[in-house]
Amino acid sequence: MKEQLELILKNGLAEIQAAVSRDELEKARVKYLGKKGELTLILRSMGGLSPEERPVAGQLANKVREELTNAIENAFSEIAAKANAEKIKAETIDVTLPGASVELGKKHPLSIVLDEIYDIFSSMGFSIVKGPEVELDYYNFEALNIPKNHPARDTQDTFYINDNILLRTQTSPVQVRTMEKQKPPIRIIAPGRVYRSDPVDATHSPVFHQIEGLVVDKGITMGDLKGTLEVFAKELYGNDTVVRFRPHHFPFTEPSAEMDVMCFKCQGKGCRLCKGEGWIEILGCGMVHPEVLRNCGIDPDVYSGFAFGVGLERIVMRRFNIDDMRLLFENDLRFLKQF
Ligand code: 2NM
Repeated sequence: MKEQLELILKNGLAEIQAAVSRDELEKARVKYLGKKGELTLILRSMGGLSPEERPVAGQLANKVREELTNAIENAFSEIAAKANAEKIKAETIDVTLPGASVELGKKHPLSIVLDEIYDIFSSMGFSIVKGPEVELDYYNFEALNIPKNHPARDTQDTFYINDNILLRTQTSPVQVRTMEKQKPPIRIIAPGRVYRSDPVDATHSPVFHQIEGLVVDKGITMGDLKGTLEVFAKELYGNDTVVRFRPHHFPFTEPSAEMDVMCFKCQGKGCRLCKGEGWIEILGCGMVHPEVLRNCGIDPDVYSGFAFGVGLERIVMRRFNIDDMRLLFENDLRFLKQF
């Protein structure tokens, strides 16, 4: 029996040492220490020994079991430690590798010019005000001196949600809302999307962008209008820019005018860019109509103001030599990446 137990210990330790996986180790454990394992079987057969032999054999058998159990536990720990070390090694991050680069986007050409216009007017003390694109007929037309059946409703045909609610045709409703809420002095620009029921072509879109400006205070004159807008043109197109004002008509301003800049390509001689005119129209403007001030709760005998409206797309198209407005809205990356 002693030889048998020593053989079990020797073979068992050898097998445990040779095991490289948890499975192999588990097999060895069952083989020697399991219910039908070699050691278990021997312990069971000890009943046949003499009373003198039994304790000696029992002691030896216990020792063998203890050694095998310890060896298996150690081997399990070693395998687990080895697996863990391998896992950590595999997961190690090489911080010296170059990072995945994020492709930077670019500003849309409309945003490039709009941001420039923000800067110009901010430097003159204007703040930027925004308002709803879905408007009441009252703010878009009525308050601006354009009653129902006024001919201006034809040239500014838009999309109606119902009789009273429409998509704004200009950003002037933002000015009206501001005048209602805020006492003069007022110095704001109102940028944003506006809508007209126009078919799409190279120079028209049912959705486009306007920047309207408004100044209201005591003693504001046409001189303030001309000075402010001339500075705007020079900041936008360069200090040698020449402007002129032509009389015009808007229902919400009186007097009204359009501002042109002298064609920078032909210096006023007339060329293809300015269609032989020598001048290029930039914006509409005028002194806010006393009736509009009154509609907004501002006393026209105390206060006066000027206002103007610039179409963003036309300025952008001229700046970047874009001949089709649709390019600005198609979001074709081949086009947008050029700016
Ligand atoms: C333009 C031209 C002239 C304008 C008028 C107003 C308001 F609300 F104060 F009456 N806002 N914007 C205005 C004046 C807009 O766009 C071509």
